[in-house]
Amino acid sequence: MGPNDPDAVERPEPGPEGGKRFGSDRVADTIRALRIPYVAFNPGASFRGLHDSLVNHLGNQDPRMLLCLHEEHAVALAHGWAKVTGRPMAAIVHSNVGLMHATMAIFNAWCDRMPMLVIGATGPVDAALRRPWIDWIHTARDQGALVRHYVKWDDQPASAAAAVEALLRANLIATTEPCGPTYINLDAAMQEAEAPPAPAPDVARFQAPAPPAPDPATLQGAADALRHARRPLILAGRVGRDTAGWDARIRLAERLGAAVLTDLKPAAAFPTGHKLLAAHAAMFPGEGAVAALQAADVVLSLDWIDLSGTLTAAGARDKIVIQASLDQLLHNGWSMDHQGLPPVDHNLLCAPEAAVARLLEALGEGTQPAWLPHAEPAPAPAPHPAGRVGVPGLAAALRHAVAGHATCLARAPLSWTGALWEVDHPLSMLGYDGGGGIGSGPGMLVGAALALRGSGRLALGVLGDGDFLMGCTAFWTAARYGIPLLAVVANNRSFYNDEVHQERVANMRGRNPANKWIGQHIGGPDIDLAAMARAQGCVGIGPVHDAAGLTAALAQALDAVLAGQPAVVDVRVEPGYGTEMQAALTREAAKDG
Ligand SMILES: Cc1ncc(C[n+]2csc(CCOP(=O)(O)OP(=O)(O)O)c2C)c(N)n1
Ligand SMILES: [Mg+2]
Repeated sequence: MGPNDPDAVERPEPGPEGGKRFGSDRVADTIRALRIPYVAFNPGASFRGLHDSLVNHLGNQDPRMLLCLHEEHAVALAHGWAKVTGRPMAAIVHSNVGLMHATMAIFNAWCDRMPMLVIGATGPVDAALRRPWIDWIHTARDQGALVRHYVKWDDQPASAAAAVEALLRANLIATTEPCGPTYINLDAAMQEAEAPPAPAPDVARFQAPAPPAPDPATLQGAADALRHARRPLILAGRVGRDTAGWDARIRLAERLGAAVLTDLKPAAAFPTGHKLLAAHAAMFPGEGAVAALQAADVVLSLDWIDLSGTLTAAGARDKIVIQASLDQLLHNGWSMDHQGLPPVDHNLLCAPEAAVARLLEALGEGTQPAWLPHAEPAPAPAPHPAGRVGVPGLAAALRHAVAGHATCLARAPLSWTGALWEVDHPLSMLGYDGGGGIGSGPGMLVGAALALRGSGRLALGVLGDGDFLMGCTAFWTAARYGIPLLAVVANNRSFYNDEVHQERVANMRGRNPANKWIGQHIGGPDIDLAAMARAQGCVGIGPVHDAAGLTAALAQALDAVLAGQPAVVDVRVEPGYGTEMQAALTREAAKDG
């Protein structure tokens, strides 16, 4: 089986020229004007007007349609795409039921602060135009209410002209930092009503403004605090993908001799090989990170996701804290994704890149020696005595298999730690899903791989088996449109995260922890994950049970990926989590602070 040629699939036949124009044609023209390259979707009659406009009015070109088997995947594709490009893609979902399927993925993108346009539709708002039964169950008085708490803005325009303006505003708001999804609900009757042709809007006049610069006096205070710091520490959190920002962060750390910590939740922020990195990245701060925070005197947060929780966990709330983040502009009262309220002495209210650039200017040339010794990389994992593979062994085998290629680890599972992967570029690693919604891994990997297609950087993902099984029909979209990627399933045949929780509860209650696997184990019948990949037109390899088999399987999979195909390798791994994750899952809520 060869890969599908993305330009050859789904080419519409030419139709008659001229003819009437409809509201949905104006919508499609605006999506094109906004240079949205792809719309991922699952079909539905509520947007049959827009679907026709994309196919027969625009010829399925700029944007291209990407059929997904589930709305959650459509949104996850847009999410993965945004994580690589920083730009929005569109996802179209059917009236209310499609949006209901999409909700978790929208929440993930919201928590991850990723831009995207979610376009929905509703049965005719005018009740006189509704077909019996189906149009009634698929019309809600306020459909946007389903997602309003975790999108930046939503609208239900009542005319073609209003729809054009709504799309421009949705794009403007989604791409203004802090970024996030926006939702436009298109009335079916509006889409299908005739609308005279109109010139496409001049989108250049509706672009997101440059992010704000920090207040000069506050910046001066922050620069002074850093200049006088003896043990400065940088928390490199949610930062952008550009290499200029990457280089500037390194320059600032070297200028200060600062210890640097990174996080596994957002994407790569600092090279693992740099001597100023104080500890490897983790989902929760581990021992090395805590020790560095305790020793530090001034902490600079570059939009660190849970600054308050991190300071509390380390007993470090008394440090001088500088915060470079716009995130508070997004916080609302519904979702607690804003985390705890951090104590901040110099609140720069700007994007991390703006803060780093201005701090470099204020501090001037020079370098300071490191105050903290470099965290030595973890030794290569020893092979399991019986040849069985653990997650560290899987990571080592994957690193070996792709050595010499530029790669992007678009997803790593909960059992991962930062010690397992080398990071030397903003696209080396994309972090996690934002909202902790399992099932997003496959779709986000496909979206990231789409963005990376043709870039020379291989899209890789290591997925939990639970994550794979909830979302694996997203891989069909990769096969359909010829999107190469390598997915390796760290298959412990369990929703293992929750085994750790059940063990904890049993221990707390003096009951038998040996029963932790009941209601968690995914076996008997055992699921053939590779067959699920093959059934969808992907290359599927496995199950692989030992280290020797893994090396051969990864080599075979890599050949397929280099030939343009999506490949899935099912690796049966020994259960187990990294020490930080294990400790965090069994820790009680912090009581200090
Ligand atoms: C949608 C959703 N359902 C349930 C959970 C609870 N949950 C958190 S981790 C996890 C297990 C994930 O299993 P897997 O991907 O195999 O990773 P493992 O823990 O086995 O490494 C579950 C069910 C969740 N976070 N999201
Ligand atoms: Mg699992």
